[in-house]
Amino acid sequence: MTSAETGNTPLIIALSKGRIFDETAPLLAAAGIEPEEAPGSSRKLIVGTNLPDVKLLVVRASDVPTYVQHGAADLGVAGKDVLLEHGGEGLYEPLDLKIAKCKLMVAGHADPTQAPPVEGRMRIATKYIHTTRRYFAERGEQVEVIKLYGSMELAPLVGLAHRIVDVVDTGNTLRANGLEPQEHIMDISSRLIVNKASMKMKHARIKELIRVIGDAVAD
Ligand code: PRT
Ligand code: MG
Repeated sequence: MTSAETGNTPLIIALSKGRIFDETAPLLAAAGIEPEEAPGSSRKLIVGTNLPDVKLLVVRASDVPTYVQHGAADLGVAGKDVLLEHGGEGLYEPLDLKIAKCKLMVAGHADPTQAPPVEGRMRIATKYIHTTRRYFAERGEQVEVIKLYGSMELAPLVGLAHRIVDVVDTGNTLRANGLEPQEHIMDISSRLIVNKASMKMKHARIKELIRVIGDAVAD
């Protein structure tokens, strides 16, 4: 460790509240990092920890890679679904944290007689437009991709799209809307990401954090 890299090198970690924070907290605890409060329990967007030099930024799940890419945070925790859409520029992805697991799926009407007829190209509604385009292109299927920001399940019900691409955990949300998972695109889990410049400038500190968190990851 160089003199510029002592224990008080500040470290900023970006993550989202909800399932990612809840499942990251035990991994942070293993690294001796205890947030002063749970993100979401107040309106604070910068949350201190028991370590004076470690702070958490509470951001939207899909914004985590952007904060880390631009160095506003040194580290972050983001779903592979979000990372694939972001593209990963300026980021290292050293650890699969094996948390917030789900599957990226193509889903459609469970009862095919309810499905709108496909005239011309099939329309797919999703917030994962890049991953969706790539998936269908690799299969040689011409589809029209419609960008949505949430509640994808509604799109096939009102004829906006024939099918959707979304992450699925229990499948309850699909079922509650008369949809079913139809094609498995990939398994998803959350990853630790690191800003490339931070990895150089704060190398000893971040390397040690990766080691300790890596040891704490469940097999
Ligand atoms: O909520 P916001 O719009 O801010 O962003 P977000 O929805 O992306 O954030 P968040 O916290 O909900 O998800 C963060 C990450 O958790 C995602 O990027 C995924 O990598 C991962 N993850 C794991 C999930 C789920 N499981 C999941 N079930 N993300 C979303 N869901 C949704 C799913 O799409 C469905 O609408 O939760 C709903 C319930 O799922 P079922 O299948 O159990 O009914
Ligand atoms: Mg959500």
